[in-house]
Amino acid sequence: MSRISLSRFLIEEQRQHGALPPDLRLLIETVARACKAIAHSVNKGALAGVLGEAGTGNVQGEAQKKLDVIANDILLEANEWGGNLGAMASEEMELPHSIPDHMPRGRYLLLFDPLDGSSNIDVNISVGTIFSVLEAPEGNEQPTEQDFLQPGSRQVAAGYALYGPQNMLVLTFGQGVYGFTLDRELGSWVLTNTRMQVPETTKEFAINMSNQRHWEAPVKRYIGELLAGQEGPLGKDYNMRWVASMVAEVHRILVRGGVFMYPKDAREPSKPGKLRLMYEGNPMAFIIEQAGGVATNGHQRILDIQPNGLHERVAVFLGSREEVERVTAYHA
Ligand code: AHM
Ligand code: MG
Repeated sequence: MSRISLSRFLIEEQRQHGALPPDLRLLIETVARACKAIAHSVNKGALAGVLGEAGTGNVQGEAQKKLDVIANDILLEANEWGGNLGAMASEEMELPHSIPDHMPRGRYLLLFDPLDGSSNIDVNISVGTIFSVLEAPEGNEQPTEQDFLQPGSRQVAAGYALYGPQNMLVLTFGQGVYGFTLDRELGSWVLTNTRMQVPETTKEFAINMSNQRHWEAPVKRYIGELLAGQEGPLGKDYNMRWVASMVAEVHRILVRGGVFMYPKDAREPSKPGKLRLMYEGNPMAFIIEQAGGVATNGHQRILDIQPNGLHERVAVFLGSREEVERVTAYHA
């Protein structure tokens, strides 16, 4: 069987559909290369001395792990000289990172969560990188924070890398969802999952149950029904998984269905949720929709939300259509 590398896949997509402009293709290749370097560091772990705390905090006031900082630096460095970007924004940085004046600039904006699920890194559980690509508004030489504040429906590409038992890269640029597995010997991403589809129905859900008492009534009602199983109004038994790495959770849903939830929490009434709209909600919603699933904040499509800030939070309900539609309807 002939193997299709990421490069070949992207070139063929460009030829066949014309939906992938050459500069976007090169940008995706650069991000994929950076993810390979991050995978290498993550996989080395203690052997490279990369585990543990960095001793710094990020803009959200969260303690950074060494690998949060390493992954962020790898993505910045790899993408800075590629020539396809106007600026980058990261969950780990307060302000957008401009492309230095002496380097060529391009028309795209790249946003990323360099190491999602990093609380898992020291215990050797899957983590990942999430990214989103927007187009910079025309005629703006030096993109500003305002230029990033576009609804997720304007994304031209999104993806994640999952550093798990296998390193995988999952991508969409609005023509379906494709998965690649890293061949470590060859150092090449190889196409292994074509046209990934989220099954419409499921018996599996993912939520951090320890927060139950802080949820809003519609979420309490929905989870109560799932827990009631066969004897409850939904008439079937459900199973629960919680990895605490959104990337691993979304990947599981893409492969075998399910519903992932991170709802609003009464402990922080001023925040709509824990996860970040621009680095987590939007890219994952784009991928899930492209795979036939649904992604809402309980009230509306995540991709329709007009962001007001780079680090804005969002409640997330995503995955199999039937379940996400049900929990969203309970919010009405
Ligand atoms: P991070 O980007 O700081 O790693 O936080 C996001 C992660 C998600 O991957 C995961 O779904 C969630 O936080 C887990 O939260 P909790 O620790 O509350 O279960
Ligand atoms: Mg994250």
